[in-house]
Formats: sequence, C-alpha cells, structure tokens
Amino acid sequence: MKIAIVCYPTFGGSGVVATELGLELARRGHEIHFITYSQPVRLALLNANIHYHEVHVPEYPLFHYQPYELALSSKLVDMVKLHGIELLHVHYAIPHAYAGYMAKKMLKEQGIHIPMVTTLHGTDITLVGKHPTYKPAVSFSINHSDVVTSVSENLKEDTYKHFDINREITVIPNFIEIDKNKTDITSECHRSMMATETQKIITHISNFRGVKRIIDVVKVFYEVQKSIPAKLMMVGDGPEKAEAEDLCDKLGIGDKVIFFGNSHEIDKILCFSDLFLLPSETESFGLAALEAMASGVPVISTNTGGLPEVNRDGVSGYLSNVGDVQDMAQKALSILSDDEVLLKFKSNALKVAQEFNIDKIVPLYEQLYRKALKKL
Ligand code: GMT
Repeated sequence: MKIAIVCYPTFGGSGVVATELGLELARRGHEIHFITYSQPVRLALLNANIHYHEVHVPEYPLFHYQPYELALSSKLVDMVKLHGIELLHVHYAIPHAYAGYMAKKMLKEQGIHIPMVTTLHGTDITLVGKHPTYKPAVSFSINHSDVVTSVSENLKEDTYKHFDINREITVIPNFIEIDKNKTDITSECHRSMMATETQKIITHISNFRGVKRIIDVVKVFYEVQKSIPAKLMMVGDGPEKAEAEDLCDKLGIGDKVIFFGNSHEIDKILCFSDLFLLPSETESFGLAALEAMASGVPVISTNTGGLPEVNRDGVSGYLSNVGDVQDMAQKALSILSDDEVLLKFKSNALKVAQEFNIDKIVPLYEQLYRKALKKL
C-alpha cells in the first residue's frame, strides 16, 4: 500500500509511534510518505520505501497566526496526486485529522477517493482537545475519519465520555521493537560510567511538561536515596526542568542527579537503569514506561489513564495514586533494596513488554488499512 503518515515530528510519544510504524511498514514492503513540518527525530534512515515531504508555511505579516492546517491540507492533496498515495494515516485529531478531512474533500472534487485513519494519542483528547476552543473541531474530525484508533482502552473510554462520537474506535496499543537478543537483563551496559557499584540507578524520561509531574520524580528520589545509595538520571527537556534543578539544589542532592537534556541514546541510558519513574498526572498509554520495560527496567508509575494497561501492579513494577510520593518511594525501595527482588521485577518487565512487540501490533494496523480501503 502507499500510505501517507502525518504526525508531530518531535520527541513526543505520538511522533515516535508514528515514525516507528512507518519504518516497520516500509520494511514490510509498503511505500510510506511522511508529511510533516520537519523530519521526524527518529527518522534517521530514508530508503526506497520511505519518503519525507516537508510542509512549508510561508511567513506572511498579515497573519497573526500562520495557517499550518491550510499548508498541510494543500501538501496532502499535492502528494496524494503526485505519488498515487492510497491512504492517509494521521496521528492526532487536531490539527491533523482536521487538515486530512479538508484534503479528502478537495481530492473528492477531483474524483480521487482516499480513506483517512485517525489515531488518537491522548493530548488531543484528555488535555488540549476537550477545551471548549477545540472540542467541536475534535468531535468533527473524529466523526469524519473513516477509521479511528486509540492507543489504550482508557483513551477510548475518555473519548466517548468527553465527545459526541458516532464512530467505532478500535484500540491498537502502542508497540516496541524488542531486541531479539535481549535476554540478559543483568548486563553491565557501562553503568560504571554513571554510578558506583553499590548505587542503584533510577531514571525518568519525558518532555518535562507539567503533566509529567517531574517534581514528584525528584521528591521520590530524595526519599529513596535516604535509605540506599542511588543516582537519578533525568532525560529530556521542557518547561518544568529549571524548577526540578532548583529543587535538587535545595534538597542537597545535586551531585546525585544528572540532567541529560534530550537524548538520542535512550537505549544506552535504559540499559544501565534499575528503575523507571513515571508519576504523571495522566498518560493515555505511557510509551516511556513501555520503552523502559522493554529494556528490562521495572516501572513505578501512577495508576491513571492507560498506565495500568502497560505497567502491571506488582509484576512489572508498581502503581500509586497521583502525587503519593511516599507510596512511590516505599515501593521503589521494596524493589531496589533486595537484588533478588530487583532481578525478578526486571525479568517480569521484559516479559510484559513482549506482549507489545512490534510484530504483534503492526499487522493490526495493516488489517485496518485494508478494511478502510475496502469501505470506499
Ligand atoms: O505526553 C507526551 O509525552 C507526548 C504525547 C504526544 O502526544 O506525543 O504523548 C501521548 O502519546 C503517547 C503515544 O501514544 C502516549 O504514550 C502518551 O501517554 C501520551 N501522553 C499523554 O497522554 C499525556
């Protein structure tokens, strides 16, 4: 199939999922066209089956806001015609499904019928999308998609709860490519560069937005390091970073915390990690948790949104209520204080992650694409 993928090309989870999906579909022989405003961060390798088309938005001083959706829908029309693209897969209702709908309409007028698959990732529903400013446009975009998917059962329920939806929503969870050789969860992974032999390594990766509650990460770590030698790896960048750095200084733990900024070496960092913290206010899925688990790193997360569908309480890690720093610290200690327990959780985390292996999930998208094409 010839498929256009529209996504946010940034470090965010939806962009990562869309990019990995496109790469895997290309490996399976499909022709993939990424249509975004910059090259997706994980799209390192262009090949015969992968094409990237940049959406340019010309700056014009008359416009207070430059009309990206217009530029995107025009680009979609042009690329569909030029490359004979058969299907649009847009990630995020706003603005991508909205722009995709306009492209579909324009193409229809020219006698070209093309289905649109929309994948909901969370922020477009639980955070930004349900704001009254966007709500009607989000409902409209979902209801006018040919196929709608969501990355968790919880996100599907939330979508039906908050919007007036007359479409079936199919849950296709996010996925991960697990290294086939990854059976050795005790490997050294150059951890000696980061910590002493006795120190346990705790990691957090996110875009440091308010919803990630990274202050709770610091507070949990503060409690843990009172009882056991430990280091904290903070990976990512975003609006809450400065406050977290200040708090580390105030608590006198600055020498035990490393702020990496955005990194392309997530695998290496996870390889030497013993525990992953994800205390988010909400997560439709929690791809970062799955990435950790796939590296054999147990997860302490909150019990909100789709997180319980990924992180299994008492198996791959533990779940706590949002903001319950003491509970998270206690659970972290229960895993980290005993090497045998830690090993058990590491191996469980990897096992649970295998349920989300790429070769189980991507065929579900292929089936839906075929269904969408048949519907035309
Ligand atoms: O919250 C983020 O880190 C970014 C955001 C995005 O839109 O890229 O992530 C959302 O989509 C991811 C991929 O499906 C999910 O794993 C995240 O849980 C979800 N974030 C939220 O729901 C807050």
